[in-house]
Amino acid sequence: MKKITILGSTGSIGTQAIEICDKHGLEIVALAANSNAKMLAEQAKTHNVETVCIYCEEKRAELEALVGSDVKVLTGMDGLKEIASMDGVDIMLNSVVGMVGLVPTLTAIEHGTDNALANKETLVAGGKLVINSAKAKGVKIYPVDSEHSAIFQCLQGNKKEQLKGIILTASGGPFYQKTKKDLENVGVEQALAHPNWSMGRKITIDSATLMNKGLEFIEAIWLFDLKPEQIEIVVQRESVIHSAVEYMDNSVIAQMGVPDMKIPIQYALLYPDRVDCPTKHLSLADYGTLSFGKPDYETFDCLTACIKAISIGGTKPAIVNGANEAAVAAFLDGKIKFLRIGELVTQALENIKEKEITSVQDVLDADKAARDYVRAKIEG
Ligand code: MN3
Repeated sequence: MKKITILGSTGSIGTQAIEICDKHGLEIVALAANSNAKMLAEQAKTHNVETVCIYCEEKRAELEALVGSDVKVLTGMDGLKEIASMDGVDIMLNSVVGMVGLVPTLTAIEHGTDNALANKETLVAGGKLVINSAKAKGVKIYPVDSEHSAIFQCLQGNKKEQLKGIILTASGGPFYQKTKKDLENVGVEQALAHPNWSMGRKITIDSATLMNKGLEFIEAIWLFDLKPEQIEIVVQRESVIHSAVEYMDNSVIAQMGVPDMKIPIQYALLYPDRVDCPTKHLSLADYGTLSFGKPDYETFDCLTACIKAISIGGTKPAIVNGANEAAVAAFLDGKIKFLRIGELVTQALENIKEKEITSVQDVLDADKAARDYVRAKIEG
């Protein structure tokens, strides 16, 4: 029986992963969540999990009372690291939100544990460290993000050195074909209304600004060892084609399916097996048409900032990511308008100097500098 640990178990990816584990008999040995003690305790009870971690320290007492004394309760980053370095674990699913995922991923790699990675910020900010240490340790990183899973699936059975490039698809989000003028006064509720995917709040805002596609652009570069010019972003409105790869012979191979994260989650957890998955069958005839378009790089300046950041390299991707995390939090709190997110990300990119990444500290410093910059701009 495959043993798994799940960081971010109460989120959208985490809960669907538990469903996959139940269906295919994976044994869950530890769970971690940010702050939802009630749901985490429920998950631990129904799955006889002996170790749980709640990231928010203030929730420790509540969680301890809910799970009882037989369950080991951890908190904070130390707790996540302890789970990431548990022995005898086949795979760790990292589906936490944001940069907080970086250190646990690196810890699991150091420990020789394979990763199913749903936490894209980890690769965006610390891609060089993650990929280098995974190579050095012979640890596998299985992408969970639907686009990267699609690319990973399309690479199976072909020669990586004969790859010409990839087509990274984007739904376009709730504001496709809108202009900056249209977006001046959009509120949180409108930005949270994604047409195809049901996800957490942070990633849904990122999908509305297209920051999400920018983060995925950077993520793809690290996962598949690509150059920026090898990636074409194409809007695929229905989210049926999850991405595609193009080989030297101009043959394009795409991966399709209904927009349901259980497919990529299951592929990452059960690779290379393809077995029954609790999702709908894809009927192309029911769709009738699939529509394509180009992204609007001017309106969606977060996307442009990400592409610039990875082209410059060093800590620039960590800077745009950190700035975005702070700006999105401020938007969700009602402190800034929607378009201000892109402005702040772009300003942070332009005004904070990058450096080479030689250690985790370099990444954490760049992240903090970007958050401080954004907070100062908002408050000042
Ligand atoms: Mn995605």
